[in-house]
Amino acid sequence: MAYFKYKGIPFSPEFSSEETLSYVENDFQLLDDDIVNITYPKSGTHWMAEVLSLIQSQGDPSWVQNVPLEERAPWIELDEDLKIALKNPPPRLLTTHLPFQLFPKSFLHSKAKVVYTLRNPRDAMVSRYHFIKGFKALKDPGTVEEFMERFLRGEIDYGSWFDHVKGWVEMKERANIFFITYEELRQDLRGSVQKICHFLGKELNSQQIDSVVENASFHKMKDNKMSNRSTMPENVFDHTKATLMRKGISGDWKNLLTVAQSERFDRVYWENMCGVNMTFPWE
Ligand code: PPS
Repeated sequence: MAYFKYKGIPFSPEFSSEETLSYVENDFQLLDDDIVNITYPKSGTHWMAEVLSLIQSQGDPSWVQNVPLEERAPWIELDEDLKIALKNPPPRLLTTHLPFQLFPKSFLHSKAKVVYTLRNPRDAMVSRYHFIKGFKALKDPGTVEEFMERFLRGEIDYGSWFDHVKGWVEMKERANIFFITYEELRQDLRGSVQKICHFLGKELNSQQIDSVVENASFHKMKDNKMSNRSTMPENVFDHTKATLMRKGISGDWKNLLTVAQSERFDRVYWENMCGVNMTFPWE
């Protein structure tokens, strides 16, 4: 299925519409106690949604065990999830892959807190390359080479990784945005949870933090039907071809890209990222 473009950014018509995107950009009202989980796709969205859900429930796992992740932390740009977001009572958890320029304008006058999670774009690309194979409506990713070129040109839903990151990084001086990486979560989940709690102004005791860390682990999430997307209907997703909870590691790109492909990726990376006023663990 072909993408459609909204203000130059490609989206899948299966999940989003121009009407929803325009509503979200112009009319969606962020509330001061909203917490928004923002990522470029395959950067740890579900992981952060689980961490934030568990922080919200003060470490009690019953919410993540009984309510689907997309109901706890709906994606505002998706037609079906937006309806849930609008019905959920405050304080809301919201999720989005939107680039900054399409994010609700109401953000500029709001105290809503944003957690922006980044991941090495090579790993985000490889994760997506595998995951797309499961979606019946999405374009087949083709060869690794072909997919990488589309990724580097931003000809993929939600557009360019580089533009997404640069757009959000420009907001970094705002007190209500917190940046974290997938790599930091992998390296020190407990320390990361403590930092996120501090940013959100939520005081969890040591046992509650232990429970967040335990229940947001890769293995717990992989086994949790409410978080692992195994309930996506067969007509939408072929579960024999792909899975959300695939490997959950950093550096898997080294198993897929050739040396030449990796060098090409580096060149495009630095053409786009030199001058960006933030450093990342993969640089
Ligand atoms: S999506 O579809 O864009 O919302 O996907 P997203 O959730 O951003 O990314 C999916 C990748 O995140 C990995 N993941 C985790 N890694 C470590 N620990 C935990 N708890 C965890 N939860 C999800 C998931 O395995 C996907 O990465 P890959 O590299 O494909 O395994």
